[in-house]
Amino acid sequence: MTQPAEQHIEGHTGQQAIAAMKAFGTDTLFTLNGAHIWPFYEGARDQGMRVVDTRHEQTATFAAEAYAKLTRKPGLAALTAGPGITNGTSAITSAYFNGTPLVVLGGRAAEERWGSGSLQEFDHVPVMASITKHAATVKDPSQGAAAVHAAARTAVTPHRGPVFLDFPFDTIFTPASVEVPVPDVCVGLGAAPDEELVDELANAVANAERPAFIVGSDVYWDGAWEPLRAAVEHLGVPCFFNGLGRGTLPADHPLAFLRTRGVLKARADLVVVLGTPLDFRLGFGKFGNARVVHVVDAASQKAEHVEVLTVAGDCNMILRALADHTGDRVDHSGWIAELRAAEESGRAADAVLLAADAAPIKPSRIYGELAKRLERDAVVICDGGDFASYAGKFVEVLEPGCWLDTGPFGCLGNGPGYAIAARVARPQSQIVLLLGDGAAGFSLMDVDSMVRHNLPVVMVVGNNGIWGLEKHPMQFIYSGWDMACDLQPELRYDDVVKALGGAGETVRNPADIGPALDRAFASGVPYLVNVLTDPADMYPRTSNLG
Ligand SMILES: Cc1ncc(C[n+]2csc(CCOP(=O)(O)OP(=O)(O)O)c2C)c(N)n1
Ligand SMILES: [Mg+2]
Repeated sequence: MTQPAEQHIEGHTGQQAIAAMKAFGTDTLFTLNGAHIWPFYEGARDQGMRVVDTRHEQTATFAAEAYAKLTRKPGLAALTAGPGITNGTSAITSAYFNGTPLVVLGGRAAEERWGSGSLQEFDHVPVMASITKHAATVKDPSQGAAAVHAAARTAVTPHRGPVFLDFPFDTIFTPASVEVPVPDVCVGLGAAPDEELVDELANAVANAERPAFIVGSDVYWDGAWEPLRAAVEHLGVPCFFNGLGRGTLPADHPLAFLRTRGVLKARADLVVVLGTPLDFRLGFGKFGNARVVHVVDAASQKAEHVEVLTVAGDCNMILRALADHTGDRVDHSGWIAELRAAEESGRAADAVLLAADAAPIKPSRIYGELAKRLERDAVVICDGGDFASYAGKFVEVLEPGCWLDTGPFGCLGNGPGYAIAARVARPQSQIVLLLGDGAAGFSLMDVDSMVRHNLPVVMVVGNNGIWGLEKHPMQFIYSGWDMACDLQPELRYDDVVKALGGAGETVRNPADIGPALDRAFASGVPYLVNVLTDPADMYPRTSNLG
C-alpha cells in the first residue's frame, strides 16, 4: 500500500472524525441526537454527509450495519453517551457476529471531571471491548482523525467487524487543526492464502465425486462473486448459500441450489464451506460423511470445534486459483443432475405451498404472491421467527447484496433499521421488509424515520398473533403447555404505520394479498401490508439451533 494522501481540516475534533470517515466513501451517518455528539453533526454538515436520525439508537446502529452490507463500505453510527451507546449494543453485537465493517462513534462524559458524576458518565469501552474488533477512548484532540481512520481500516480489514471509539466531551469540542488521512484503497486488504493449501483444496474439489460449496457472507464482502462463478463453472460445483452469500451466484444459475440441503447431507462426499462459520446454521460443520473444508477470510475465523482443512485468505485469490485449476478432474454432471432433479421436485412441492388457498392464510402464500412481483435487484429483509424462516426457504436471491437477514446473533428488531439503510443505499430498488408480528413490536416506531426522511419501504407482517418460533416448540417440548408466547390477535400494525404518516391495509383472504402488494409497491410511501396468518402453521424446521 502506498502512503495515503492527506486532507487538511480545521474544526472541532468531532469534525475531523467525520472527515476521516468520509474519506472511506461513507456518505451517510445514522444517529439519534445527544449534546455529547454535536460536533459529529457539524462534521457531517461540512462534509456533505447525509444524516438519517432515528427514534431509537438500535435502529440507527442496525441501519449503519445494513448500509455497510449494501455498499461494502464501512457503516457509520454516532451514538450519544451512556444509554445512547448501550441502546446500540445488540446491533453492534450483530455486526460482530456478521463480520460487518461498522464504525460506531460515541459521546462520552468529560475527561476533566471523570469520577465526579457527570451526566451519563459511563466507561463504555469495557462493554464494547467484547463485541468489537477494537474499542477505545480518543483523549487527544490531535488524534481524532487518525483514530477514526485507523478504526475504519480495522473495520474493513478481513475478518471485518465493528470498531468503537468514544470521544470525551472535552475532546470532541476541542478545536484541532490536523491532516486527515485519505485511504488510497479500502478493499483487497485480505491476506494471501497458503498456495499449497489452495492446491490441496483445488485437487480435492476436482477429484471429489460429489462436491458442493456452501457460500457465505465473506465471499460477498470480499467482492468475489465473479471468481466464484468462474471457479464453480470451471470445476462443475453445485452451490448452496447463506447470509450475504445468497445472490453471489444468481438463484437461477444452473449450479445454484436452494431446496436440496437434504441431498447434500446424504450424498455429498466433499463440502467446501466458504466465508461463513461452521455454526448451528450448518449443522456445526457436519454434513453426513462428507469431508469438510473450511475457507475463511482470515485465520481468526478457523473453527475450533471441528478438525477440518482450513484455508485462510482473500476469497478472490482462493476462488481465482480454483478457476485456474489445470489438472484432471472428475465429471460432476451426474451429481449436478441428481441435485437438479431433487431441486425440481422440491420446487414442484413448494409451488403447491406458494399457491395455498387456505383460510386463515398460510405464510407460504404471501411468498408466492411476493415472488411474482420481485424484481431482480429487489432488496429483501427479514425480521422475525417462522415468518422470516419462510423467507429463507422461498425467496430466490438473484444479485449480490440483495438479501439482509439478521445473521447468527438472531436479534429481532433489526428490520426497520435495515430497511431504512436499504432505501438510502438503493434509491431505485424495491425494498421489502418481512416482519413477524412479534418482531414488528421492537422498532415499528421507526416508520416515523422512514416518513421524515422520505424512505418508502414495503413492509409485510405475517401476523399470526403469537411468537410462533417459541410457541410451537414450547408446545411440543412441554406436551401442550406454553407461556409468554401470545400476542394480541389481529393487531392493526397497518394502523400504526398510518398514524406515523405512512399507509397500509389488513388482508384476511389469500386472493387479496397480491393486489395489496401491488398497492404497496405503487404507493411511494412506507406501506405496511398486515396479513392475518394461520397461528397453527409451523415452519418445518430441521436444524438444531442449540
Ligand atoms: C431480541 C430478541 N428477543 C427474543 C428472541 C427470541 N425469539 C426468536 S424467534 C421469536 C418469535 C418471533 O415471533 P414473530 O416475530 O411473531 O415471528 P413468528 O415466529 O410468529 O413468525 C422470539 C421471541 C430473539 N431472537 N431476539
Ligand atoms: Mg408471530
